Formats: sequence, C-alpha cells, structure tokens
Amino acid sequence: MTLKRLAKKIVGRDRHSFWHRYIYEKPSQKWRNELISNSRYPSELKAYGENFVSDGLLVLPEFFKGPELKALQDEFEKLLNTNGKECDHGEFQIPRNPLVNSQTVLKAALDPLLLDIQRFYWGKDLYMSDVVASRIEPIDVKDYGSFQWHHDGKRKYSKTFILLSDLEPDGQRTEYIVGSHKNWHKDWDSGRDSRFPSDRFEGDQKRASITGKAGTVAFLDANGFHRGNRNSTARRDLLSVCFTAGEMLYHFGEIENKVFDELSDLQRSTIDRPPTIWNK
Ligand SMILES: O=C(O)CCC(=O)C(=O)O
Ligand SMILES: [Fe+2]
Repeated sequence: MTLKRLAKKIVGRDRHSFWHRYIYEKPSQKWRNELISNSRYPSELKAYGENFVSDGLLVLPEFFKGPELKALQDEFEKLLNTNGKECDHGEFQIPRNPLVNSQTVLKAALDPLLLDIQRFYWGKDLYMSDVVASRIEPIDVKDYGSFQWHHDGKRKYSKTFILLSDLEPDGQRTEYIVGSHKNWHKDWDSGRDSRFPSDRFEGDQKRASITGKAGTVAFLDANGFHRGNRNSTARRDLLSVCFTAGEMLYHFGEIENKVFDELSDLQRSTIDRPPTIWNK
C-alpha cells in the first residue's frame, strides 16, 4: 500500500487531511502556561480553560450585565433593523460585515478573558474566523439545518456564544454532547454525512444545554455533536463568534480604520488575516 493510500485509509474522505488536526490544531502546553502567567485572571483562566478542554463546552452565566449588556442588546437591535436578513421559519440573521464594523460587537466578541479562554483551548495563536448573529422567533417547526444533531464538518472549530435574550431550559436552546469534541469523524463529505436523526442521543447522560439569562456566555467546539432547537416558547437572540488556528476563515469584507484603531494589538492580530488564507 502506498503512503498516500494508507493516509486515506486513516483519515477517510476528509479533504482537510490530518495535517489540519495534527499541525494546525495541536495545542502547546508551554504556550498555555505562558498565557496563564501573563493573564490578569490566571486562576479563572486556568479553571475555565481546562474545563473547556475536557468537555468541549463551558458556560459562564451572566458574564455580561448592566450597561454593557444593554449596549450589546441595543446594538444587536440596531444592526438587525438596518442589515438583518430574513431566512426561513422566523429566523433573521445579521451578516458578518456589519458585525465586524461594530465596536460594541467586537469589544464583547474579543473581550480579553473570553479571548484568552479561546486561546487557551487552542494552545496557540488563533484567528476569529467568522461572526454571526441571529434572532429566532418562537415557532414550532420540524428539525432542519443546524436544528438537528450535527457536527459542523470543520474538525476543531470553536465558538463563543453570547446570549442576548433569556433562555429557559425548555427554550430554543443549543444542546451539546459533553466530551464529543474529541471525536474523529472519519467519513463526512457533505452536510448530510454530518447530520443525525433526532433520537440519536436520546437519554444520553452527557447531553447538556446552553441556557441562562441574557449576558450568559458559552464556549463550544463545533466538532462535537450539537443541535439547536426550535419551539414556540420564546424568541432567542444570539451572537456567535467563531475561532480557528488555521483553516476555515471567512471573508469579512472591509473593516473601517476607525474600528480597527480602537482594538488592542492582540484583538487586531485575531481579526486581521493574510488574504491568501481566506476560505470564502
Ligand atoms: O442555533 C443553534 O442553537 C445551533 C447553532 C449551531 O449549530 C452552530 O453554531 O454550529
Ligand atoms: Fe453547528
């Protein structure tokens, strides 16, 4: 067997090949230790970071509160009114370009502690790959798209979710199978291979939900099994910030100088990527 065929046998039909996982993604413990020793919140960062690494999911209740939360909610409402696009089934999305041109959004998305938790997870420098915001109205619909069990088909790919509305345990929540971020999905080529029937994780002890008051922040690795839920309980407003160390970068379009100028060096290097590695 040739080396190429052997590699194919190991990694399946994965067009990203194992280089992605073992070279782009491999965390460095030394790098993590330095991150902690340079942090203003070393003990929190270590505890949160280790939790995220072991579970693939971490929830920080009411991280944003008071005026900071109100500013973020007002900005979401404003951007939804000016730039929101209606999708199917009472779903509205704000595209990435207006989001990356909002100082209020970037301040929260790249908050120093939240960013460091993501950096700890990857154990190396990373990029903000994408940012999306959505409102889902309370509607009962059959499972579709991300509202069915799936993984994102990108291998390791982490997200920071910022809840902008209260989300009850029976609400339009995201569910996650704790620990499933370590899975190696051997055969997937299309969205279809990465989606699963609704009863796939029924009764699973490791099934957890992202819920809480507005301002709650959750971290998840979308390589793990997860799903959104649609039902008629209450509206959900969500800001979702995506991170990667190497591949899967989405084109933000122009970022205005006045927005860029307000950022720290670390925040700038997180959103500013060489054009050659843009994915879309
Ligand atoms: O909307 C949701 O709760 C699910 C979102 C999702 O699957 C994702 O961001 O990867
Ligand atoms: Fe997903």
